[in-house]
Amino acid sequence: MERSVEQILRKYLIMGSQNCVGNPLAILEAAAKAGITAFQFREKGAGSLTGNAKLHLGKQLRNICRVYDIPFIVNDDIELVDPLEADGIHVGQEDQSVAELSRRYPEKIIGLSVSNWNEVTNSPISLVDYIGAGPIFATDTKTDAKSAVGLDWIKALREHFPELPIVGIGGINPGNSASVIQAGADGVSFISAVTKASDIDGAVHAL
Ligand code: TZP
Ligand code: MG
Repeated sequence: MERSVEQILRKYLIMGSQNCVGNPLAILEAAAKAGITAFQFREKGAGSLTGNAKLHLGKQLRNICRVYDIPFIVNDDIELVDPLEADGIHVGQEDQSVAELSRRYPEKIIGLSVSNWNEVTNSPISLVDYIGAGPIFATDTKTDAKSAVGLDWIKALREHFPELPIVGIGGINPGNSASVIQAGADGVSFISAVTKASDIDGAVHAL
């Protein structure tokens, strides 16, 4: 049966090699076995790979997603969409325009990050398949992240867009994940809750 975007968003792991102390392939495989519902390749920031090394890692991660039947979404890097045969692309406010992406990739999942009403008002929300809302809680993972917006941001978006698939991001862990869903999100996305977990299986189950 075809999965809905809401189902895909439920447990959405985001990761690049810069987020991993151990082997990214082993981390993704453990998370896949444990039941993540989507994966975003976000190879970006201090310590990240570039060029061929980035492409090579992306291909290996992509293959794991195929084996476990998990949608593979690339962050920002539009030039990786075709070589990695991505199922979708996630962009921020300063990235590739959503209008352009949806023209070029009408069949792919398109996600957009929104942190405040100004960004919502200036975005073609009707062209995206989901929005990433956050940072909900404080995070050390993204050094240039905006300040935490809290659960009220999810509640406000849900009130305004009753049907739009929404995933929370930023500082989400097994202890606060339920509150994000409770506030109206369809799912949670997370980096360190899995990449820094001593027990990945336990973390994914609890998220
Ligand atoms: N965008 C907003 S917060 C964030 C991104 C990519 C980082 C989320 O990482 P963590 O470790 O789940 O807080
Ligand atoms: Mg971006």
